[in-house]
Parts: sequence; C-alpha cells; structure tokens
Amino acid sequence: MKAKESHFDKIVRNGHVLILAMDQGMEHGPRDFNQKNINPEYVCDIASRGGFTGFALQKGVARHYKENYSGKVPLVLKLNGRTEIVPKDEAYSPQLATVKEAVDLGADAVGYTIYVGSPMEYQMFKEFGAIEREAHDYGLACVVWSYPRGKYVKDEKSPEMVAYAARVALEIGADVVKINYPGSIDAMKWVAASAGRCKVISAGGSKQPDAEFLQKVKDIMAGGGSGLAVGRNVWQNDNPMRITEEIKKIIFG
Ligand code: FBP
Repeated sequence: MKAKESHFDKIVRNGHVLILAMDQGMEHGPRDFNQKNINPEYVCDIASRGGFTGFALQKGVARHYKENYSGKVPLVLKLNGRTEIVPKDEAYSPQLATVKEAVDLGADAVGYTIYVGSPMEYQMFKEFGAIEREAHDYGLACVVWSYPRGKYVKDEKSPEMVAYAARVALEIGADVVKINYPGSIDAMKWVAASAGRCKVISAGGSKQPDAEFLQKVKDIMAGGGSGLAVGRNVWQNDNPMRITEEIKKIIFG
C-alpha cells in the first residue's frame, strides 16, 4: 500500500531520521526557553527551514501553530506527556491525544513515551498497544521515546538499561525508538543491535558546546544509530540553522 510507505518514508529518509523536538515546554516547563525561543513561532521557523524529517509537538502547539509549519516539515504528534513536577518514582506519562487527532492534524507519525521499568509500565504498554494498532492501520509511523525510569531503575543511562529500553520498543511494534545516548560508541552498538530493525535515534540532551555535541552525533552514527530527535541543542543554539546543517552533514552526508 503506497500511502503507508509514504508516511514512513517522510520520517525515515533513506534510513535516517532527524526530528526536531519541541515538547520540552510540557516535559520541563518554560525553564528550557529564553525570550526568543519561548515563542513557538521561532522554533516552527527552524523546523520549517531546516530540512528535518519530523517535528515533534504536543497537540496544543501543533494546532495553534499549524500555519507556521504545516506542509514544510512532517508532524510527529506526541500523544502523551507529563510535567517534571511529579516525582519520578511512579514515572507515568498519560495519554493526552488520540491517533485520530494526529490524523486530523495531518501527522505522519505519532510519538509516545514509555518509562521502561516504572511501576506504571503496564499502563503505558496498554495505551501504546492500542495506539500502535490504530496508527499502523492509518499508515502512520510510530516513534517511541523509550526511557528507563522509576523507583526500580538504578541508573537510567546505563548501557544495559538503554539497550533494554531499545529492545522493548522493537518488541512492542515501534518503527523508531528514541533513547538517551548510552555514553560510548560500543554501548551504542549494543543498543542498536538490541533494537534490530527498529531505527534507533538519540535525544540531544541539554545544551553542549557545538564541537562536543557534533562529536556526540558522530559517535551515535558510528555506533549504528539512525539519527537524532534533538531539541535544545538546536533551538537554544545562537545559530540554529548552522548547527542544523552540521548535524545533517553527519546524519545524511
Ligand atoms: P532534547 O534534545 O532537548 O534533550 O529533547 C529530547 C527530549 O526527548 C524531548 O523530546 C523531551 O521533551 C525531553 O527530551 C525529555 O527529557 P527528560 O524526560 O529526560 O527530561
């Protein structure tokens, strides 16, 4: 079925992925922003001109700012979210939007966060199970933010835990899994092997100096990663278009 291929092929361009994420206003609150990038129009403009394969938004921003990005970058609608105010022990990210809303907003993919190992893991598996069936019926791609988190998880970023989270995403039917970088090329290779044919992309993390960040992107790719879902390292950068071009050279070049 052609339509099914085309949504996926927009998000995964020749096997590679570069998503600009702007759901941090929900996950971290306004503390991530300054006077310029607090305005979603500023980030929509970067997303529209940057040649990204996806733009990850919660539904409110996706709807209010549709005219600022629609038709210029594929939408990845985040279907769940939480604030950082709630303690991480019982880590849970409730579903806030439906696949139908994603379709109505013109999304090419849905995004869903699972806190692997959380006491609330079962609830997120259940929600994602239904989302995955429906999204794939519509031909949308499924991107899972898979983060080990909660009171049973000793070290969220240990290579073993990140590899487990990546494998879980493959098992539950994700097309793309977003992980936190496990710290080295070797660890990344094991994470990518664990995820099999599910494409592994890394979060950008908090803002780093350009050279350091670009080296991390090279290591992600050398470790078998398929790209990035990056936020702060692009729209907090003084020159977001220049860093985007540098990132693209590494991922697609
Ligand atoms: P960054 O590149 O800015 O780290 O964004 C990646 C991301 O996954 C966002 O999509 C999300 O808002 C945030 O990080 C979640 O971070 P965490 O739950 O680890 O605080």
